[in-house]
Amino acid sequence: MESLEAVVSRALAEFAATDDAAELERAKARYLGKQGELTARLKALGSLAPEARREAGARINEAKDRIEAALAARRAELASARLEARLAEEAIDVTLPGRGRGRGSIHPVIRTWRRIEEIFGSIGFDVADGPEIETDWHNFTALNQPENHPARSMYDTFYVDGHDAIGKPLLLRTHTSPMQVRYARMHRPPIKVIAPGRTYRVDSDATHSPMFHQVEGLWIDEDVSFADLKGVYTDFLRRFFETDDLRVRFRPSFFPFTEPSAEIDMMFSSGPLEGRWLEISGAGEVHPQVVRNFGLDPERYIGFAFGSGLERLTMLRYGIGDLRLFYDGDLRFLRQFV
Ligand code: 2NL
Repeated sequence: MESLEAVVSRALAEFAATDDAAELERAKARYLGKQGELTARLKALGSLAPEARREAGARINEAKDRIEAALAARRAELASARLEARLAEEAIDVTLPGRGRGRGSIHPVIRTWRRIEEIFGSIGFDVADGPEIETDWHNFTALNQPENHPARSMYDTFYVDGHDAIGKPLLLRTHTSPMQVRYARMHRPPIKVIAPGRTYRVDSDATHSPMFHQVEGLWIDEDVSFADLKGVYTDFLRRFFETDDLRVRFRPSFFPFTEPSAEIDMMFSSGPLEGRWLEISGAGEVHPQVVRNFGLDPERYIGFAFGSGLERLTMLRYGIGDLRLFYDGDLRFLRQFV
């Protein structure tokens, strides 16, 4: 029969040969398990005489101890190798720079909004802010829009559920003028205010969005003339576009809320847009009926108002060709304004 010494050597060699924990446990079972070689030898002791049994048993147990010690040592080695491997694999390089958090930026239209507040603020205009859901009276009637004006139709204006105190339907404001009406009725002249904000019209194509931004301006006092409008608006454009290299012209037009009324065009005298008249705003002297609706006597008070699109001003200032870029939320576009 194979010597105990040879069995022990074989076991130790097998333990050393494997670096797989499951395989190590199977090797252990071949020696120390229920069907293991040493277990078999211990079972066979029964057939020996007492003296020989004691002596052989002691030797087998000693062999078993050596195998168990080798097993424990190998288990520890494999466990520590596994730990080392995991540590290496999951290592965190604490010296790497952080990924950071993407820095947000101000939307270009809102930048324009803020610049306009700053420019008009510097020449004494207050800023008014108010409801986007308006009454028919503030949005249309006060502004001298006749009852049958197409702007009042369901095709041009978003009406919402709900009614005002006199049973008229509520609507999403189609311009920010109703805020100026509110402001004018709450203050005494001189009234000098701009109303920037979101406005809504039933219109959606390449050059129209159902939601867009507007800034309206209003200056009412005893002697605010069309010449004041020309001066204030021209100065605004020069400061907004940061150049004196532009021309401004006023073309006769019509709005129900102003008389006389004008379209304001501008032309850059240099740069990529040089030489083309660009429509930039509507304006005029506030209609006497509108002054009356402010709660003021039109024989005494007079002034100008204008309304300009913030998207349009922004597109001209930054050279943006497509209105839809403002609303798509495409970061490749927006990141340019960080
Ligand atoms: C346009 C037209 C305009 C006004 C807006 C206004 C406001 C009050 C009284 C009188 Cl409270 N007028 N706003 C006046 C003329 C033109 O805008 O098409 N803008 C893009």
